[in-house]
Amino acid sequence: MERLNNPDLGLDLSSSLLQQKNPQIMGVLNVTPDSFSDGGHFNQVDKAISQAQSMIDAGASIIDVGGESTRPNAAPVSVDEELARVIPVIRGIRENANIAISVDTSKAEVMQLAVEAGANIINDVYALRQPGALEMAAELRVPVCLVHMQAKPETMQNAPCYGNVVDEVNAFFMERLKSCEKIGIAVDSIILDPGFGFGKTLQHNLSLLAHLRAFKAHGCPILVGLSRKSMLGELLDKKADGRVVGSVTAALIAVINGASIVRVHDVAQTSDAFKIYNAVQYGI
Ligand code: 7PJ
Repeated sequence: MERLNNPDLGLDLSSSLLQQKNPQIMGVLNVTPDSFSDGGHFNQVDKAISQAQSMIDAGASIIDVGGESTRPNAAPVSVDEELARVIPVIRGIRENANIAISVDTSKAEVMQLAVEAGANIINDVYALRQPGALEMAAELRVPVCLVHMQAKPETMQNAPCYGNVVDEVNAFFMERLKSCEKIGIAVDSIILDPGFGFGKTLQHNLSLLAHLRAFKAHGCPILVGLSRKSMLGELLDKKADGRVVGSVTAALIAVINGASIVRVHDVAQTSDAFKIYNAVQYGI
């Protein structure tokens, strides 16, 4: 398949990004109707594009564009609806900026059209287990983030259960890596994510964060999404907008424990924390 709009971007940009030693910031850009409070569609697209630019200015090196809410109990979204939400935004960001763009989707068709519109990373909370997704990712030849999830978003928080959560997530990664290898997805284009909050209790999430380094055995970069999640709300007894310091703290702990990429809402604050970390770790 030809990459139509961005022949000079794609794999080069996103795979060099995977080799960075400094922690990278992925800024969350939700393009679901509930994430915008005002009127018309064009207005929403413009707003999303300028929000992406603000996150780039604040230190994000990846923008994660998502049109399907994967929160617990979220209603499924049709392919057409998801495409209508994400494609204009991806195209708009790509026109303005030479930046890595990931598309947060599980649907093969959305992956294909998103990459054609300028996305160069697939971020899939189903880890390429939905129909056609594995084959599509192999064909598109862009890096893929495989996320661990127990059950499905509709039911995942109904009594999640593990023997040893770290071992079970690792076994899942092993199985998914095998499927990827079999179909021809290069291991050096895979990012692994233990999926905080995706079918996990607070204790499961804390164990995963404490033992993140165990996932480095596969040789892939580790991505984590902890930003504003309910595990932080449980610890702090605060609503989403009061979880900024908790989110930055969790992101920094993740990096110290081996994460290479953090998916965050509060890019500027996370970037400040990482500047301190980088100075201590690598010098100024
Ligand atoms: C994650 C994600 C995550 C990756 C969401 C939310 C829920 N993608 N998409 N990792 N979470 N890779 O942001 O609260 O943890 S949506």
